[in-house]
Amino acid sequence: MKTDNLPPGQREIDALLKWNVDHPGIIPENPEVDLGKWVLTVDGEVENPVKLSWQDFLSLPATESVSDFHCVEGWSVRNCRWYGVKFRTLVDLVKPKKNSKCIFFECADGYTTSLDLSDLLRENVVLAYKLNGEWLETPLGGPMRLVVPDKYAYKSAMWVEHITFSKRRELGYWEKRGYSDMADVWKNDRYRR
Ligand SMILES: Nc1nc2c(c(=O)[nH]1)N[C@H]1C(S)=C(S)[C@@H](COP(=O)(O)O)O[C@H]1N2
Ligand SMILES: [Mo]
Repeated sequence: MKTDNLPPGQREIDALLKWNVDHPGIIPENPEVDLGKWVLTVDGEVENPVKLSWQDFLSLPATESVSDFHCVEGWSVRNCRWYGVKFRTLVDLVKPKKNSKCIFFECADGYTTSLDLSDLLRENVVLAYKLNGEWLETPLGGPMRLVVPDKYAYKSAMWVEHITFSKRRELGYWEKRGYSDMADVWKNDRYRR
């Protein structure tokens, strides 16, 4: 087992999905998502707000990004081969205004999280729709989820529907409930102090 460079306090497991045990979803079922009606809204403090259909989203340039996935409860999944749109690509499309610092994510299950723009501009941050060569299944966040490898996985929002660029920070679901807003896996930063 290649556990050499796991962040502090993490142990390797071999598949995603343990979140449902550690952090029960806020609705009992995975949300039903109809690709024909799917819309990604990106708005707030941007020059060019957009509403993208599934076809629009698939037509954006996409890349593969391999990363490890770390849940704050201590499990990690190595070498996830995500495929999707770099968050950077979306930023170039919507053109944030100078005062826009924090990005708020709203999901089909009612879940929310937020991140600083600077954290989302990292090369390994993707809006993923494939994992290990397969279309992302609903239980893993399909059709599209955020992946932020250097933060605990509660920042990696599944079933993303609405992305709002904002001047001010608004805390997300777990961040309001005692988890760290910084959520830096390399600093073992798990709980709000
Ligand atoms: N929309 C949404 N996104 C979410 C969650 C959630 O409950 N709803 N849980 C988070 C947590 S705590 C984890 S560990 C990961 C789990 O991702 P996985 O199902 O691919 O393992 O999703 C994160 N994103
Ligand atoms: Mo988690």
